[in-house]
Amino acid sequence: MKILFVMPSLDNGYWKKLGKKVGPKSEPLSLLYIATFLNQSGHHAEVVDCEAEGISLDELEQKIQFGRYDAVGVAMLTAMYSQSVAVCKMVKKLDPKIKVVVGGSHANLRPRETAEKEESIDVVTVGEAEQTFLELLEVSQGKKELKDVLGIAYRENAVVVQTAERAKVNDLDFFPIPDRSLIKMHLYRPSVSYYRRLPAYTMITTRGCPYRCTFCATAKTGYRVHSIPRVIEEMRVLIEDFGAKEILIRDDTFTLQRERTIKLCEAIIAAGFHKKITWDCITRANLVDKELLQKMKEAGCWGMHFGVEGGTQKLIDSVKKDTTLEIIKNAFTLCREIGIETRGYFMVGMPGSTPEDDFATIEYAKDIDPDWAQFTIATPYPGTELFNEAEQWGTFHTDISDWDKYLTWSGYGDTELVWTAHGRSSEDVKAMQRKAMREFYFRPKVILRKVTNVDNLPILRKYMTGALVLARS
Ligand code: B12
Ligand code: SF4
Repeated sequence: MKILFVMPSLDNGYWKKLGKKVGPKSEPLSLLYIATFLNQSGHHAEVVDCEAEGISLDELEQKIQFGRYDAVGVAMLTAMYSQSVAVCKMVKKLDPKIKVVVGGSHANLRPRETAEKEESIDVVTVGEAEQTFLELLEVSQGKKELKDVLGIAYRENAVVVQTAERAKVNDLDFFPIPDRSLIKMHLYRPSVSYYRRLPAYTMITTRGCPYRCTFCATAKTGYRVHSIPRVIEEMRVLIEDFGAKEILIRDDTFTLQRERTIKLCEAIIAAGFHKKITWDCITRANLVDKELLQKMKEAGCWGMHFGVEGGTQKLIDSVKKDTTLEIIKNAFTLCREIGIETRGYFMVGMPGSTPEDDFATIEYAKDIDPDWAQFTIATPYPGTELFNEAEQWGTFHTDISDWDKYLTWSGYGDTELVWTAHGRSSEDVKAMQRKAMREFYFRPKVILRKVTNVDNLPILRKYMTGALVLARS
């Protein structure tokens, strides 16, 4: 059967406001995983990325009209809800016979509501959708009944049916390497401060995270890994077939299994990739130590991203981060000693926070002094513990299900915040985000460090763009 997977435009105003030059264009790995799996099972799946390819809804309509697809799969993160629904409506209006399926973080977290509200959607998938989508195609071919497909929600006679959860696939290697020839790879580049060299492409080596942070959409999801030979093979594809000079490893907690990480680094060195690429990864501060970081650096790791969240123990505990300020500081110090750049993720307006707490977060950020700091606005995303307890910790200012407003960079936009902690106003928290970014970056020490770090023209250009964006804000 012929299927088109669509990544709708991510543009909900924020990047437009900051300037397209700094925004990320990141390969739609989730869609590639499913499309590749279907193609290997004898179907014909294509992927279109409206954001990266700059495709409007009208142009997408034309593509679907001429493409004669049997099914269209549409990605749905919370903050792209309206864009996803607009695509679904367009497809159904064009040809009601085309099966419309949505999936992704928001669909996983609000399946019943999504199936109930949006008549243009035939099926909502819940969880990993490779096998689920294959079975949905079998339903279309008359080989299976919808009610027997695990991990979906759909309407039947105006009543929403949700089938039992689909068990997660333990051996991640069961899923083939995402076929990147399905997308226009030359269009992808990370946000300005997220790379050292281009082309820089994304991959994942694990799925899930066992930790319990209350604000996180992937908290307490089973942790599974790709085998080391498989990771090496995918890196080889990125290097040899697509000319990658850098790889962004976007696992939630890359170093969770210390021994695996060391073995992977050794395999990268044995393959000689440490001489061909640099790479970065995301992990937790309590999951690194000196020996591990040294091995990672040797294998080409140039950057580590750590979620810090808040600058007082009270704030960190309020979101169940399960670590301490000392452990976090130690991780940043070790990285600097070893020569790995760091990025700290902080939040303002956290549950239980006062403006003074946010000032303390800004001071703590300056104290641990990552090379890059990101201050987002604490937002209770659906499906998270924080969302379930949001009214205990604060107040919603918009309709709770106005999903497009669930943005974490609203300090730079015109919209009111969807939620603020008790005692905080939208304006106060938005101003705090801008203050935090300015105070962190416009310090002589930081400017000097950035300037002395410049070893080529593109890096200088990207720093200048970032500085202009901050100054304009
Ligand atoms: C890379 C990434 C991005 C990239 C690219 C996204 C892209 N083009 O795919 C960029 C940088 C653009 C991005 C942006 C944002 N992101 Co993001 N991102 C990720 C990240 C790290 C990896 C996603 C990934 O590829 N996973 C690997 C694949 C294999 O897993 P998967 O996505 O779950 O896909 C499986 C299923 O969900 C399902 N599925 C997924 N999509 C679809 C589509 C269809 C049609 C079907 C049937 C099934 C299906 O099947 C897939 C295969 O099994 C995740 C964290 C994570 N661990 O997933 C966060 C994550 C998805 N992002 C998140 C957030 C909050 C954001 C931002 C709001 C951040 C911000 N501050 O602005 C923006 C949203 C932009 C917008 N307007 O919507 C949240 C989502 C929360 C939510 N409820 O939506 C996550 C889960 C992080 C977290 N832990 O909270 N993100
Ligand atoms: S924030 Fe990071 S450590 Fe916490 S649950 Fe999410 S992915 Fe895991």
